[in-house]
Amino acid sequence: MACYGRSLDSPCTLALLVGFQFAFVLYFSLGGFRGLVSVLVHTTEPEFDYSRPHDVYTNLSHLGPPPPPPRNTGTGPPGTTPPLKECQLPSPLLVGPVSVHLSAPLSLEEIRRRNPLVSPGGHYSPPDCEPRHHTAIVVPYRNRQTHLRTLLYHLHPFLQRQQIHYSIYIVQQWGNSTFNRAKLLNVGVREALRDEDWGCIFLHDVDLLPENDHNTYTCHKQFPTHLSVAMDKFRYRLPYPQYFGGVSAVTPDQYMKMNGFPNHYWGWGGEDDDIAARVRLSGMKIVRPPVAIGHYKMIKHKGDRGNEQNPRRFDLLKRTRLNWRSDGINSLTYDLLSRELEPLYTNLTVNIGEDPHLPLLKFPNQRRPGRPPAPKAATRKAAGTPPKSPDKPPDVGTLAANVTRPAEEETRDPTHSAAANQTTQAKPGVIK
Ligand code: UD2
Ligand code: MN
Repeated sequence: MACYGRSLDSPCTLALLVGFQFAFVLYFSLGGFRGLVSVLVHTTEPEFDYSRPHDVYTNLSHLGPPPPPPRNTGTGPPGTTPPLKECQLPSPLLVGPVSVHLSAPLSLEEIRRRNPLVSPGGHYSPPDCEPRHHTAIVVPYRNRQTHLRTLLYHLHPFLQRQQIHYSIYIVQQWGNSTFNRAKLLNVGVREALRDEDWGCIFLHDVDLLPENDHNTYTCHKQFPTHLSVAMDKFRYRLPYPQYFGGVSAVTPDQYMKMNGFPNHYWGWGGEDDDIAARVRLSGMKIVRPPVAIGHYKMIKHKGDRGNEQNPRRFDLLKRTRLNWRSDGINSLTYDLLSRELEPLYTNLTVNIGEDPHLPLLKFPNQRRPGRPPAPKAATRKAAGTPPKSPDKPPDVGTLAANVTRPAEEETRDPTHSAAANQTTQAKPGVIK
């Protein structure tokens, strides 16, 4: 008020200018908007020293069954073992950051030897306490043998330290048609729930390795969780706010509420954004662990043949709002070819059908057990897969007005026929 109406060279104006300059310098020296927010809003982010990770097998030698109770103590009928105490929260075995070994994974046999308490099917329950959490880990899979071994080597000790009851399900797409991650996840959820009444289901890429065991593989009671919030490939930041790819988790109730996942995303991309949109459309929201905890390393890889970018993903995403109630777990069809309890995982080999956008009968060597071989057909030459970066999806809300356009007649993408002959599957159930 005192400055009102005065000229530019007054001391008051000068003070204002100096003040602005000072604020400007402070803003940038704090690292812009993010820095300012973290100073003004006192965050309680935990801190971890990732420069000194522990070996991922640390503390596992402590695990084992409790000593047998002394005989005839008079505390119960003879021959009965007293119930186990509930596992402590948080698990006393946790160590924080763990190292990730990406080169030359051990053989499955060696990994099994390192995890003697894991039973067939990749099943584990803490031997010395009653677990509070029951989690199925579902991994969509085809032809990533080295990644699978790396994941199993890493995830088994990681989860055992969390003292949860878990099983690992590898859902292997049979055949050479275009890969369909979301549909495989639907199959995995349904098959896992046939086995046990899991309280939580993790949807886990085969090439992602958690770096901090405080990132517990458990579910939020109300809302779906996205866990891989800080990946090395995105310089340990969330690439965009709605991002839901990599590793996420739902309870069976949350999963049913959002009608599961879409079945029509053949090829790379879009399905994770569709799932994120379903969360919102079904009245839920995504919750996440703090960035300091949700650290993951992704094994570097090229795009797979048979999983080329899906050119229809943006069109599909525009229709999520219309389609999510009719396309999902309630419309899922598949043919389970085999279910095997391997020492470190349950292997589900599944025929999820053909990508409808591919010409039929183009896989000369594909054969289903018990069925005649497919007739011979010409194969086309594989084209390279373009490098992938996460898509920032169009906003489902704003695009909803746009969805009245009927589906265009899709032009055939010759790169999509590249899958022919690329996938070697000697027999279902054998992971090559
Ligand atoms: C990103 C997302 C992923 C998914 C995908 C788009 C991250 C860390 N992950 O992964 O969740 O949304 O984009 O579809 O951002 N797979 C096979 N065999 C194949 C092809 C895929 O096993 O031939 C499985 C495997 O579990 C893999 C996952 O599908 O981790 C995702 O495929 P990707 O790793 O090729 O795609 P990426 O890393 O871009
Ligand atoms: Mn990947």
